[in-house]
Amino acid sequence: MKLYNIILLLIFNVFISITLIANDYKSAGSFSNKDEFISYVNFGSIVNHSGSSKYSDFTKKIARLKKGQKQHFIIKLANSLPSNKLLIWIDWNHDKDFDDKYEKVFEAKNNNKPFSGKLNVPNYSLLGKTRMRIRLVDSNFISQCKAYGNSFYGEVEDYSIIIKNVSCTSIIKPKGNHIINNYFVYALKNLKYGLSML
Ligand SMILES: [Ca+2]
Ligand SMILES: [Ca+2]
Repeated sequence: MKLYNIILLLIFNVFISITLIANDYKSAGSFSNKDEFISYVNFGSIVNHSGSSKYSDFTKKIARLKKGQKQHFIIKLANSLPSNKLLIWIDWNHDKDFDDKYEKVFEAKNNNKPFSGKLNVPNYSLLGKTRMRIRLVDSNFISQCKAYGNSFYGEVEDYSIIIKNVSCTSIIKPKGNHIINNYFVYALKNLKYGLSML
């Protein structure tokens, strides 16, 4: 093979590698999964019992949410310790990271009860499928309480979320003509008014 072709092949391989890296989330996991781990996750339509693992790809399990929705969650641990901490991130802007403002949506230390609360789906979140990452760590290691990399103890589980817009399907018939500048103004159940061009 000519030197020119070899260089082209190398450039192509580098390009493919960079593309693959850019198209996936940075990895996370733990070095030891023998002790504490995430045993149960309930978030919307996700109901998942699981065992111990350093990292689990549960992205085929999907919660379907709407913008503005407040969704309750329950997460249980097994063999937990007082020093355990649970963190949750959601990639609201779908850019394959959890670094943007407000993408860390939950952080709490273990109090020997299931973790629970409500997560708000912000109106600025993008529509479609995105990633939720749940991480259990030992809070004694502060530098490991982040979305990426390996921790000494704990577990990481990734899930998917599909974000939809607020439904506007229930249109109420207008009582009279409401035509403003070539727009037909109609009443909606969830919103005050909608517009359509004549
Ligand atoms: Ca698990
Ligand atoms: Ca992001």
